[in-house]
Amino acid sequence: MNTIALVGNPNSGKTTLFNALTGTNQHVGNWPGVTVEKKEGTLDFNGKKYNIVDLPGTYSLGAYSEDEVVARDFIMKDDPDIVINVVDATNIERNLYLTTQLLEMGTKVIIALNMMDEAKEKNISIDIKKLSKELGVPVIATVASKKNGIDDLVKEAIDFMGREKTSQNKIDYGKDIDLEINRLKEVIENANLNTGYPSEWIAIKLLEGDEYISKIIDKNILNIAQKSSDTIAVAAMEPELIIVDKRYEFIGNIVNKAVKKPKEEVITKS
Ligand code: GDP
Ligand code: K
Ligand code: MG
Repeated sequence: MNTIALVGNPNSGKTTLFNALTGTNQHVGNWPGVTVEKKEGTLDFNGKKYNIVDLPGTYSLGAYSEDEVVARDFIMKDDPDIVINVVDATNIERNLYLTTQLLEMGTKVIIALNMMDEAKEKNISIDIKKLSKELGVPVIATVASKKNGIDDLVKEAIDFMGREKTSQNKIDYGKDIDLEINRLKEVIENANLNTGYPSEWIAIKLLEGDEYISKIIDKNILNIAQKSSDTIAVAAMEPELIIVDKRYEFIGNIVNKAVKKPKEEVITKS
């Protein structure tokens, strides 16, 4: 059975979408080793069944909570056939932060741009084609609470499963960081670590000082990563700060092109 995983910020409408997809066909358990709730269900579509997994709601995919580690481990190690990233259209900048990290992971991802009713009410207009083009991933508008857009979303998700990944856009971290990412990536590849994580992703995480990855990685590589970090810090600033900045810069450029929010109203008296 193919697996579809749902990821998104808390309150983006993930569980509402999960319920719309699975109906009463669901069960709740726990992720092994942690107290985080695991929700799975079955979607019936065109005579086929699909396994749907509702991952814990997170703002990021770092190592700051069990929720984040559960979500990113599932995506990279259990390797779902497709990830649906639920994005709250009324809070798009903040929600896209998680999206940038899915792109970094090289995940096959499609966006459910949810809460489109509330966005409309708030006069936020989103050019979906442009958003999709700028991110390099399919974007489907949904109102999960009214079951709007769900069919289109499912069709796109299933269709995408059978297609090659399109050219997802990459975050440009600048040359100081890129140089060290590439160096580290090579060292990691040559070490044949068998971590289940992509080497480039590990390289980024090491430069970010990810505690979880630092614990499972070879001491030699950690030392090399520390030198890379120091080199970057001397040339520019702490790599962790640059990487976060660059993610927001990437988001800012996209939002500028694809999202129009109402200007603050100016009251004029005649
Ligand atoms: P989760 O934390 O991501 O699982 O979010 P929930 O599914 O629990 O949804 C949070 C709240 O938003 C609930 O009150 C839902 O009924 C509501 N909600 C979900 N989707 C939509 C939507 O598309 N439009 C509106 N207006 N509300 C929604
Ligand atoms: K709401
Ligand atoms: Mg939920």
